[in-house]
Amino acid sequence: MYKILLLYPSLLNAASQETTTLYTDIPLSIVTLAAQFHQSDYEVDIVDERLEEISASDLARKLQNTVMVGISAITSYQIVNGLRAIERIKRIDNQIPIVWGGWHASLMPEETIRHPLVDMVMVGQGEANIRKLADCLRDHRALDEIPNLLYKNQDGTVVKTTVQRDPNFQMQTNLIYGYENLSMERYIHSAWGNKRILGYESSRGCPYGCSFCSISAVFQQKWYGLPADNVYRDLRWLYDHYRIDAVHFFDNNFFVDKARALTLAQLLGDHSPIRWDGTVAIRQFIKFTKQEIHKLKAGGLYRIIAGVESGDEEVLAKINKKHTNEQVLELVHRCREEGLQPSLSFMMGFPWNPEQDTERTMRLIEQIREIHPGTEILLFVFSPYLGTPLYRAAIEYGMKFPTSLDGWANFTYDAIQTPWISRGLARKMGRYLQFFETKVMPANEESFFKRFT
Ligand code: B12
Ligand code: SF4
Repeated sequence: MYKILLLYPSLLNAASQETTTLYTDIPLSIVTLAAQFHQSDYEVDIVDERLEEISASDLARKLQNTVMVGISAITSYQIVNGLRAIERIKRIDNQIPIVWGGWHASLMPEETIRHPLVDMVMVGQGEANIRKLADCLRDHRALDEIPNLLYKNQDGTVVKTTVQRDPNFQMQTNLIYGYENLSMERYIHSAWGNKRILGYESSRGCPYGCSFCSISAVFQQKWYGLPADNVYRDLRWLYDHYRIDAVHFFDNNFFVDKARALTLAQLLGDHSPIRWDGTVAIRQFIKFTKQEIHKLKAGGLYRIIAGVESGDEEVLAKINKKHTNEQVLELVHRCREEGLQPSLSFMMGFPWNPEQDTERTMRLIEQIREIHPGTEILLFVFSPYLGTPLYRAAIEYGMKFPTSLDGWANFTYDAIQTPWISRGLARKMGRYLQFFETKVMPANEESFFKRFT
């Protein structure tokens, strides 16, 4: 048996001595990769650093017979923690190839491979090529036929293979096999009135083009979904194996194919034992008929998640959001009437007249709360994400970004770093964040989820 070690680094900022991890949903990136080794001559070991510390002796044991270590990181402290993990691995065995993947590496591949600790970078959707890479490494074959790979030759020169922008990408139908590699109880929570809710991904991408969003930038406004019967089969499997009572879809836009959602609801039956929620764009939801909403509800839908972003319609136009405040309020009204819980997210601090934008956003939130006091409000500070049109705009507005992986390791999107926010506004925004508790992190995960129970 050959071994693959997949590591999901901690999201904590160790330098500021943060000690509690809040986000501990299932690490779908590496679960998806693990599923590609189902029924093979590989044994996959997953280390989720958010939930476990691994001793040097355990690490050394895990590394025996290992053909490859994979590290998954989004732009966050996962980078610095991932680099630290590589240092530990290389101290034990510096011959094991280490491949770095995930959002940050996919958006900044050249910068990432330049780091002395990174041997290889796999760009994009890893499930397409991870198995081929492992086979080549196991058999000591050349890597140049594996697409979307950057690697270092023995003399340290970087080779970049053909870049395929996943024109024929399809979601794999084997995701749940990856769940078998985990201690699942750690990822089952109680929240939003559910006792045992678990994460799952039924689609990827989004056809819309919001200018702050990495999803539309990376997936080029394409959407890929698993068929309804496949999703149904998996949910039943999760229900039978882990006694879940709800699923949280980590999809970017669950409702792109409305017929698929309706078929899933129908398959789950009129008294679905599994409740579920889904992301939706406001302009999509307001087109749903009463009858369709009833069918979705009967089949388990209880909550919808939508990005409002701003209450300033001038800003909405600039970020290409394509909805109006009136439509937002209509959505809230309909959710109240139909007994659905809306979960709405907002951002403050876009570069255009941020004082006015923040004020208008607060006004809209007040109106929403009057209509439906149970609406969940998630408030964030705008941060320009890599690869998006607003990232380029932010540079024009004077924002400076890191230029190396080490630099990114100390950069976090969840802090106010944008130069157009005055101190006064930053203080005001801080108070709003505190009020809506988006940034006041409770002492532990249990109390975090209790907020939604
Ligand atoms: C879930 C999630 C989170 C979770 C983390 C994951 C978890 N399970 O706990 C939490 C809540 C922590 C989170 C937080 C944040 N997130 Co987030 N999150 C997501 C989300 C919605 C889904 C991720 C996911 O599971 N996808 C499904 C898996 C299968 O896809 P994947 O992760 O992309 O993995 C694939 C490839 O990337 C690749 N791959 C990944 N890892 C590896 C490793 C190897 C070795 C290989 C070969 C390939 C590979 O292969 C995988 C399979 O195809 C994504 C959007 C998205 N669709 O991905 C945003 C996303 C990743 N988040 C994003 C951001 C910006 C954030 C925040 C910074 C937001 C904020 N302002 O606070 C914070 C960071 C907080 C912090 N403290 O640092 C951005 C990332 C942009 C970037 N440049 O990194 C995304 C893309 C959303 C967006 N709006 O653009 N997030
Ligand atoms: S609707 Fe959501 S996922 Fe789609 S582009 Fe806009 S922000 Fe991104």
